[in-house]
Amino acid sequence: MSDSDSRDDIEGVEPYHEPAGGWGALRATAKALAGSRNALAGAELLLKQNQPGGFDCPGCAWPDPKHTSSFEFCENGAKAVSWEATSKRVTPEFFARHTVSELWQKSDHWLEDQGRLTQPMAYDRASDRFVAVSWDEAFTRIGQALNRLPSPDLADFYTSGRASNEAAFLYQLFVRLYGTNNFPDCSNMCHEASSVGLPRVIGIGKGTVTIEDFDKADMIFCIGHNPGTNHPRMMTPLRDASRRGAPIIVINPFRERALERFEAPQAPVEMLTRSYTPIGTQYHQVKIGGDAAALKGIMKALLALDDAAVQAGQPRLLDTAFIETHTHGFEAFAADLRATDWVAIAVASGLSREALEGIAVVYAKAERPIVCYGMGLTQHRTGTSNVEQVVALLLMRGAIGREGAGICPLRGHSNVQGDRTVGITEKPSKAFLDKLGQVFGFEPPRQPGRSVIDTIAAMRDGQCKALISLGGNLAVAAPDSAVSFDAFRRLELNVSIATKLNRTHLLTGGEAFILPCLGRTEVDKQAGGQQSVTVEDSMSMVHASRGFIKPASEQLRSEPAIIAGIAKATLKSPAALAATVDWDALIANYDLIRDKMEVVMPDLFRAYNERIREPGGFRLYNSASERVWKTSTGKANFVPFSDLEEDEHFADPLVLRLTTMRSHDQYNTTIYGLDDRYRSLFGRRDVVFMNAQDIARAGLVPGARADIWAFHQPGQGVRPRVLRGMTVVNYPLPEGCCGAYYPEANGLVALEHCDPDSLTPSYKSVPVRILPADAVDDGGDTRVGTEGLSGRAPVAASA
Ligand SMILES: Nc1nc2c(c(=O)[nH]1)N[C@H]1C(S)=C(S)[C@@H](COP(=O)(O)OP(=O)(O)OC[C@H]3O[C@@H](n4cnc5c(=O)[nH]c(N)nc54)[C@H](O)[C@@H]3O)O[C@H]1N2
Ligand SMILES: Nc1nc2c(c(=O)[nH]1)N[C@H]1C(S)=C(S)[C@@H](COP(=O)(O)OP(=O)(O)OC[C@H]3O[C@@H](n4cnc5c(=O)[nH]c(N)nc54)[C@H](O)[C@@H]3O)O[C@H]1N2
Ligand SMILES: [Mo]
Repeated sequence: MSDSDSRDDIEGVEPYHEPAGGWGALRATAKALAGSRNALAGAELLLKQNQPGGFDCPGCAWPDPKHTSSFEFCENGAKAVSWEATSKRVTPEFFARHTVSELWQKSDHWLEDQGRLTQPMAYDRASDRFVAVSWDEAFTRIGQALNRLPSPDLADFYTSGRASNEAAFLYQLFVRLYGTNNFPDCSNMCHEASSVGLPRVIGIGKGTVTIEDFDKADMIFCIGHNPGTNHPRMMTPLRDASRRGAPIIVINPFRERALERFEAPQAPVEMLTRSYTPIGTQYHQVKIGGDAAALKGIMKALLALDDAAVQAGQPRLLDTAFIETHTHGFEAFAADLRATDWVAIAVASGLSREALEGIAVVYAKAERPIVCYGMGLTQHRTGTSNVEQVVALLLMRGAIGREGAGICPLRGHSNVQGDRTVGITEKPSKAFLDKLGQVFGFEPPRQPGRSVIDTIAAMRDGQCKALISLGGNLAVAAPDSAVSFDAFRRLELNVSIATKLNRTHLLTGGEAFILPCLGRTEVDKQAGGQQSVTVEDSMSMVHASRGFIKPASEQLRSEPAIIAGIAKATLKSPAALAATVDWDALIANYDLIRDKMEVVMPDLFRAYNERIREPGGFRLYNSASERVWKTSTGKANFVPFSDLEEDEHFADPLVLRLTTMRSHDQYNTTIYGLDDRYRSLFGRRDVVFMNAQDIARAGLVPGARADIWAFHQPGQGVRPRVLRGMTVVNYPLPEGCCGAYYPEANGLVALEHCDPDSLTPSYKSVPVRILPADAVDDGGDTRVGTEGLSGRAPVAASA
């Protein structure tokens, strides 16, 4: 690979030529297991991962194959599990040793690496420390703080997508009884563009394919997602598709190793002969933010091919019968494509007309195409439109609601999709609220609530005074770190239900509580015996998950039990007391929670408790898969994309598009280690990946230290946003594009820099200028507050 060969002598930058997977993955797994309680228990854990009767891996939302007898190998699943099953503990003695101000100075990696939380803790301002409290005291004080607020709309309730269906359902019930729909959730920063875009065009905010469709697909698009790292079990169907000759078209500014070549760790021949399977048959390095333009180009070329077929009296390449019967708006859509200039498409996408036509030629032959996409498509100002263009591409060939074909948004957290299904949304439907109120005997709040961006703005503006987080690390995951940290410091109450310590917990403006909970892998024993929870994967399969290892501490409680504890201590109004919720009974036996979900959502959860006991679970009804279009027109909609104009900032060749992404050694804000081996980087994350021409143009050289300045500065009175001291790494990116790691770079993303339709932060397309380090003196006033987080924290010393 020329990228790594041409690397200049920079500490931590070493060529890594191996295919993805392979022995490198086995070595990394062995290392991850060594960090769990003991290697044997670790190995045993992995055997129960994603197996019927076992636990659902907290790593990603990729589905389990239905008939798993064989062990599904996944390096990053192993990391996720051993990270939870660590033997390290964060005890009250730990908190006695460190003030909160001291802890704030530590890196994100260090904070989580201290181990599992063991006891409920409350912030003590006098000593600037967290001190142990009893569960009852914590619940009582939280209830009092919530009830002190003049209005329930002054409180927000965040959910990170690991929460089970049972926890999420109880949580939304509690919060609606309390009186608000303020449900910011991680999905707002992730697939919100899908949740808004897909319903508009196909009538449901979920993907339409099943895992079985992947076995039948004859072509796969991978747009803006990195499966070798973020959904590694997807490599098995991708490898199978490649081996049976199905073309795989990759659209991604980075050359991701697993999308180029993959060595299957379960395949003895590949492993022993050191051979591998090529994955992407065509790899197109689109310009950051150029996907909608690229899709337009492919569709324009497809129209031209269809015209030519008509001329030549050959079969049509558009599925005209489908378009006629099932869709709306095709004429105007096609007219827009015809009117769009190829030059504009090439400029915006960074891809040549020939390249895009080459994709169309392959696509025109596919009978069963699947389009997969991830954050590279959604986290843009045009995120929602991007999703609509993916759908249009499929509709042109009637490829939704057909076996082996369809759309596959790769969801993030393992149960982010399920949390939405069971009511974690700031915009609940009337039907859902009516039914919820009827089943539990209360009048739910009808006013739409806040999502992440609005919540942070409300905290900043004094409109949100209390935050409860069911998992996650919101302050760090959110954009605009300096703004968001300041906003959190204004809270009167900050409560985190968590497994591990993170920076959000340390934002202690007022009262703060850390409530330690059980993880997925642990036994959840309640009055009615050991409990299972349920989760929904990216493909709408709902199944049970049952932990089996001993909890990290006897004090831990399950998420449902903690929610019930807060609910009982908080809900004191006559109306809330009149509601018919027996919290103790629900917690004693989660079957009863599922029975309630079934009554509230009978169409989705018929015979819930019975069906989750079948191995592999069951699939939720998906209207678009059945070609039932619950849209405003009653059909699938074609929506033209007319926003190809360059953002004015980019007229300046020194302004680059910065994308922020995950390394191979991290889970969102959880940094397992400082390597990113597929990108040839070891022991550090404080880099900016740049194209050689852009490095020269900025007056830099590889290895130089540089500051990244955000070029857009919306927001009155906001300090300039800069990330200092990054090392320049030469990387074969399209010109005008650069990359840095999430979350270190979050301080560069203005809160307002988001998709106006879905409010998804535009984390993947930030206008920046890169200047030699300290070229601009800021008088010490421009720190975004995230430099320390990247750190070069010695991973070996703390492991
Ligand atoms: N091990 C591990 N697994 C995870 C996670 C994790 O952090 N670690 N996170 C989980 C979560 S919550 C999520 S949402 C998913 C995230 O999974 P992904 O969607 O794969 O997320 P990212 O790594 O942020 O970025 C994906 C890809 O987008 C590309 N990209 C960047 N900008 C653009 C662009 O403008 N256009 C195109 N076409 N591509 C672009 C990047 O090069 C990168 O390959 O993974 C989930 N699984
Ligand atoms: N710049 C930039 N920013 C991004 C992104 C990006 O690509 N670029 N991606 C965005 C995306 S896609 C997402 S989803 C968000 C992620 O945002 P979040 O979901 O808020 O963040 P995580 O890092 O996944 O949360 C980690 C914490 O979850 C807690 N935790 C782990 N397991 C459990 C559990 O079982 N129960 C409970 N209660 N807590 C648990 C631990 O305390 C851990 O510290 O970040 C977003 N931010
Ligand atoms: Mo995500």
